[in-house]
Amino acid sequence: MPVPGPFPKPIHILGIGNIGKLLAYALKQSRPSAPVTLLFHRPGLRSEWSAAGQSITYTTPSSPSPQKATGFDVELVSARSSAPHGTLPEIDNLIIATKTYATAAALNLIKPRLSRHGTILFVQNGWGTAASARRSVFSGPEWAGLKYWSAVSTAGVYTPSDGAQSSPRKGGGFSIVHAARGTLQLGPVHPLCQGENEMITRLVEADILNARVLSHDELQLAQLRKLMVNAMINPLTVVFNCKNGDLIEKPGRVALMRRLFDEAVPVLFALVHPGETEGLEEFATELWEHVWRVAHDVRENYSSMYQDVAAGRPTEIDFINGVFLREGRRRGIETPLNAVLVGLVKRGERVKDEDIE
Ligand code: KPL
Repeated sequence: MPVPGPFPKPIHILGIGNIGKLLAYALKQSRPSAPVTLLFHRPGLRSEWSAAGQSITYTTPSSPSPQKATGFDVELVSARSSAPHGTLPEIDNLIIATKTYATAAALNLIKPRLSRHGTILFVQNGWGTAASARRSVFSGPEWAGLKYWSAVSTAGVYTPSDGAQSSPRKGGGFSIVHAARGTLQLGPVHPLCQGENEMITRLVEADILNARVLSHDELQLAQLRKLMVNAMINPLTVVFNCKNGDLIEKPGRVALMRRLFDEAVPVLFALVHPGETEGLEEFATELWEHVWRVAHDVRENYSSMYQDVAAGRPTEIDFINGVFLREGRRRGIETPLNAVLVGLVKRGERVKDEDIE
């Protein structure tokens, strides 16, 4: 891919959670002079940003001395924002890193400023978000030139508590712990969106993201594999109230994870290979190894769902295990254990190890 020219257009980031902060930090660290704009969706973030010294602080478990990135532009995009859209520059490069359930509202807010030929990159958990945004927010013919990319991140990132590094902090803050390096796989949502792209090039250049570009088909497979990872780890960390790594150390929890997996895998297979009946066993073996490997890699992290519950936010359970319930129902595949888990997470119920032995 060619190196972009000396005056790259700003990359705007909407959704300044852990992944949003990681991307912002990585972009600035890799090219300090290239513009990155943080889009704040609530006015309170401005004072939090000032309190943080207008910088993002980054640590990893192996080098705990904090690094800082500065030089960001910030803009308020809340519905009550005072600046009329016409006075603000058009957005060509947009990263959406909001929670899955907030995507359509976030895009509607920013839509008047989006360039009709711009690129949106979705960096979120769950499945089908970009396609649904396209249907619900950008259905008009005037948006036919918009390019959609998605990213699958396996980085483990959390916001540290004020004192200790050992548990995630409730609420905001502009500090992150990059607990597991992971990878960032980027790909076009539609084969026609493939091709050179300045925003994607800058992300690939940013070393700490470990990013690479996939084809459209590879992206779809990566998204579904990540869906399985999230469905096996995130809700279990909530009901057992634990770190990711605490799931794979207890045989009872591993056995439960495996039962959830066995129930979900035929649904995933049907999504990846519609109409095929051969090959499910090999698919399941390879996928279970993948889930296990990622769980091991991100063992030092708190899952995003754990962090959502700790911060009193809604969870993404409907876009993760909920996908297996919906897609399973459409295909006559039953997923009762996943349904129980969805119910437990929604009701905020915890499970003790004795309950599953
Ligand atoms: O994506 C994640 C998440 O927490 O949502 C994993 C990979 C499980 C890292 O914690």
